[in-house]
Amino acid sequence: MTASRPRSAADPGGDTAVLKQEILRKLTYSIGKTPATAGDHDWLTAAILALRDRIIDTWQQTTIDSYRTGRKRVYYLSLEFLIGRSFANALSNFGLTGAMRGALAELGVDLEAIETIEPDAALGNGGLGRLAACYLESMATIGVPCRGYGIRYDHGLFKQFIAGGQQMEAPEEWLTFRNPWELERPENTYQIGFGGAVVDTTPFGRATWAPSESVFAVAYDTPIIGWRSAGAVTLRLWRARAENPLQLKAFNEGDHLGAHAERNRAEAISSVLYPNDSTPAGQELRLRQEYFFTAASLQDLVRRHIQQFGNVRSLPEKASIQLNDTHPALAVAELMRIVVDDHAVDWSEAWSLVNATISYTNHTLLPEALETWPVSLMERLLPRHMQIIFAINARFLERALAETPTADLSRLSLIDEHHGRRVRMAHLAFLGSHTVNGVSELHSSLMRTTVFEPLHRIFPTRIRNVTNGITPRRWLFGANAALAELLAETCGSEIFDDIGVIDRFARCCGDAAVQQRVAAIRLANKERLADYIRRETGIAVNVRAMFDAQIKRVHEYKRQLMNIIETIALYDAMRAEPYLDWQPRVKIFAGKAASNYLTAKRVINLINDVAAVVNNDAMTRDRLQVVFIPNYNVSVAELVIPAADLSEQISTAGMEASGTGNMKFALNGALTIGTLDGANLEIRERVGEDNIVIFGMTADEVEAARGRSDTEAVIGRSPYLSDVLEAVSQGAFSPGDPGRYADLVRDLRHNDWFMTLRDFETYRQAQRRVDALWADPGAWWRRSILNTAGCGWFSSDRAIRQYAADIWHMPVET
Ligand code: 26V
Repeated sequence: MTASRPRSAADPGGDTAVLKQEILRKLTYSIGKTPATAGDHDWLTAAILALRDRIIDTWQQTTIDSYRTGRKRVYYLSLEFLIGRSFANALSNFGLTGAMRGALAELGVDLEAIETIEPDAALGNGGLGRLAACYLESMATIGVPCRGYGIRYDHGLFKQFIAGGQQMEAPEEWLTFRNPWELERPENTYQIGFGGAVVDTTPFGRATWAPSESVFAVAYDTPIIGWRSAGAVTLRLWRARAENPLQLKAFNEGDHLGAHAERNRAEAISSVLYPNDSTPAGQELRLRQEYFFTAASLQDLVRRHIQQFGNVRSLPEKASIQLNDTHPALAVAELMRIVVDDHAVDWSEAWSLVNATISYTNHTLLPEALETWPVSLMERLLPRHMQIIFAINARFLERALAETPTADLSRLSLIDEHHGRRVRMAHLAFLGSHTVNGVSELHSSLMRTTVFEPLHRIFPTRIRNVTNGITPRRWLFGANAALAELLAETCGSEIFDDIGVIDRFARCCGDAAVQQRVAAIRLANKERLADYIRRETGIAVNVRAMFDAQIKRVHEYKRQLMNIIETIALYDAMRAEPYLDWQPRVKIFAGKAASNYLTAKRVINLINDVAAVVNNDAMTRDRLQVVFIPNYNVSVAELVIPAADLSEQISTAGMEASGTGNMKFALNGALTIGTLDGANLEIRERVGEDNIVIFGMTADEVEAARGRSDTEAVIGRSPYLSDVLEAVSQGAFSPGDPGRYADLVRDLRHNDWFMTLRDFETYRQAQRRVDALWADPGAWWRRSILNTAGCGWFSSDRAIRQYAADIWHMPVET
């Protein structure tokens, strides 16, 4: 379900009658149905195709303009784009929501009903992929010529359902009804090689690679429309196809499976998104995916550059290649190969060219999350690239030694020799880039002192910070139309084009009438979410209670476990002293665990088991409910965020690079309970420390505490904690399977790596401070308004302007 969007200056309504005719034409001639035989999916497709025609006009104009002006272009390489649904967003960006609603109504179709059957394009795991989607939309809005490159997975992130309290996974099928947004471009097909051998090689010189195997990469383009249809950028996703899809001889001899073997092997590359969020995917197929999309994208952009400008040497003036994490880090070696081997540029000049073109964004410092590939695998799959990497490394180490004879080469080297010779992809991306950035102030400074410290000494100006951002079009105007309308009234309707004026909302923070409007909007959003929860889980939640939400991938460092332990402590306290004036809460959880991440799956199980007990306890039911919403995705986030009163951002300090959910909640007026981690610090700076509830250890304190082994003493100091751990490990929430959580609790007692125990007591006390604020509505809504007013800076338009100015060196209008 989607709220109605404002029929304000942002959405003039427009040409209902024309649109109606266009929808009918699409239904008839593109889908081959009549209004009488059309189902909801047919209507949705017809409406999207009608809208798409208009988007294409803008899109082509944007492309023509950028060719004509010969402007520099951004190529955003990302293995993930977590787009979600597009119809409502594109309509709203185009200012056609009202006209579309009217046109469909005349055809007997309800816009809101068909919007919600559009499948989410879930080509990403979480924050990194959603960030890429927000950035494309901002580039389209601001007018940064850009092309996003990625993979057109047949299956996006797995679907999650809960059975017996446990996560189950099913394949995701977003293409079942085809994808009306995309345009297949068979004429843009490239050959991608693997394996084989290198011939005619000289050190730092040209060589010829003769691959033993190759697959085709076929382009599929999707236009991403900017706000007010200011411009459109292209998302180009690659699909893998076999060169010889059918071995006719084998087929005719009756070997029907063998006849398709090559096809299956090739097409596996673009078949599924890797869901691994717990261990970096070490499989060969993942390396193939990475090379496949990187190589196709580089061939495409170099070909285009030469077509337009004649010579590869001017590439850095006309192209910025942004690497979204290390997944496309092979671009460094592949671009060297193209320039040296195919274009006969000498090594040093090629290296300067590559370095001036590429930049890299790091999204995590967790050592176990940093990609490395075995040298042996690289040699087998990409022999020329491995040679190039060795050559880059040799030159670099020579220089490092000359400049600093005492340098520790083993930490600088592109090859990690300690774990069986592996290529460090973050080092490769760093060396090949002119600028490397972190995604929050804290994260960027930790980059300088931890993982990249040795490289930072040699390149002291290379690391920059660009704090992440979120698009206000989807996450405020789209998801919370009523609040957007109130903001337009109080800050001026220019807010739709200049989110900066949202700070004027602060003037209303003490205004009782505005506070009541904000409260009423929240209540309506909570009712909408409550309907969804009832449909999905059967639980009827109390909309008058505080909605306390933690929605994100399930990971130990994000500490959903600490949250549920605190929930149990609260439940016990309510039962012990039922006569006290407890503030009613609904604890909302949603998130997927990687299928092989057993600890995270146990935590999901525990949340559901606790929910089963708590929600059936007549003694506490009015004051405490626990809900786990299955199958978390972008669309679920769009429902939960505008309905949340409290946002849980409680990662172990130093471990969440930035977070972007934290920004979405605060912009929508939720208060944050959070640690001094990632962008939480910057949210505190902007909303003011009285308007956010901060607790817990700092990143430095976490670092210092890591060596200690005094968990029993920590537990001993909190009776709440010791009681909960005891109860959980004894099976109080899993009576049918009392040993279910014994290991989970035992591991926690043994090693509190994520400071779940050590931060517990300050977290619990912080929750009671939240209760005290909730008990005073005037104080609460004042803070809510100040959160919204303070968060305009987190717009992805601001982030993109920073990238353009500091990293891509491109002029943009302000
Ligand atoms: C991957 C893995 C794999 C191995 C073990 C643990 C682990 C933990 C996290 C990840 C994800 C790494 C990349 C990523 O998605 N980072 C997220 O990027 C967001 C956008 O910059 C940022 O807001 C999140 O804080 C960050 O976790």
